[in-house]
Amino acid sequence: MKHSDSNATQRPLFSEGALRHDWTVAEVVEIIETPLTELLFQAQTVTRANFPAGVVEGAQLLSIKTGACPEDCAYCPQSAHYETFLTPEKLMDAESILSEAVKAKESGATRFCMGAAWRSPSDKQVDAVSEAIEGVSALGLETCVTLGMLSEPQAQTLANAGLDFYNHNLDTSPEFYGQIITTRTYEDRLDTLDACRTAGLSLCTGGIVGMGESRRDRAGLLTQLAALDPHPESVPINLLIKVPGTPLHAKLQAEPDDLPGLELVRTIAAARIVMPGSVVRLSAGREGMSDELHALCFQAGANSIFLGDRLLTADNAGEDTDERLLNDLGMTLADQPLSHQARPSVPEGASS
Ligand code: SAM
Ligand code: DTB
Ligand code: SF4
Repeated sequence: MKHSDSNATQRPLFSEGALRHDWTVAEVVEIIETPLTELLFQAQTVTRANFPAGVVEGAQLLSIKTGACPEDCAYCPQSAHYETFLTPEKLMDAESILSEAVKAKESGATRFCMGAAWRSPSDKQVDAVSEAIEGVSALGLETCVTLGMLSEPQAQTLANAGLDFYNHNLDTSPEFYGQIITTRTYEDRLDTLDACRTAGLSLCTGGIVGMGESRRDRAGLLTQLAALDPHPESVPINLLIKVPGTPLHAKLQAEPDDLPGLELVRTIAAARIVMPGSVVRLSAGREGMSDELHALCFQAGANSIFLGDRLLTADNAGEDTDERLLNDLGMTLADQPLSHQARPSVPEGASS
């Protein structure tokens, strides 16, 4: 066990007053490795400077086209390359999507995210989704869709329909990426994010932890995300859900490598610190997570969760569980999307 070093001087975690896009992987590793109570203090200070305290945004997911995806993402139950429990379903019509959005709003969600298992949609599919976006937007919900790779005109069509966010994850570091997906490159993903930015959409992009990647890979992902200028307005951090039939389920059954809860907390804190004004979403993998781990993730700066008992195809914590959780933690659901309230700033005195 180590003794404290009272003469140790702490290096600043970040330069005061400036949003940075030039983080190095080594710096982000250093942030992740900061003594935990200090890391949580820094992350919570940044959170308070940018967002209301004690509040978490509620989002609802809906899979609008399920399964039979030609991509080979090793974590995903929707890939046609793997045999999972899923029954593929074709694109839902706009009316059915809208009725799910109405239910989501009634349960307290302020954001509605629609996901389709496509490699890249056709223009006709983009038009069909645009009709749904117009309806969901008219309900006063923030809208997000994730449809795979997009061209710039397609991104523009979605923006014209009133879409707020496009979700397209980088998933992991450039170095680890090839072990997870072979049918789409890292560069392809960055190109889609670029097309969305050009169309004036806000970006929702993050990744997955717990796939057997290293701490350096987690830092590498955050470094890539923070290099985007402006920072993505929304950063989902998913904890891998090991779905039977997927390659990652098989690999992690053979060589168990569960991510310690505190490593998830450290990753979230580092995301908060390097992207102070972004909504950081504690996304997939909350089912079965303890109250204590949830509390630490919120302390680390996570300020959005998916509500309801279903994500896209996998189970989620569920309404009753979340209501009790937030009650016990003394937290409330935000009454409007947090991206409306963000004031990206780095607080004076949060380093040192
Ligand atoms: N097909 C689109 C795409 O990938 O571009 C959108 C849908 S895809 C399901 C959205 C994201 O969900 C993925 O990028 C991944 O980060 C996350 N995801 C999928 N399966 C997951 C799993 N088993 N555990 C955790 N996150 C997962
Ligand atoms: C994101 O990063 N996480 C959400 C959302 N974007 C679309 C999806 C999580 C999916 C979890 C597995 C499933 O439900 O199939
Ligand atoms: Fe397809 Fe998206 Fe799943 Fe990859 S993550 S297999 S692109 S649905």
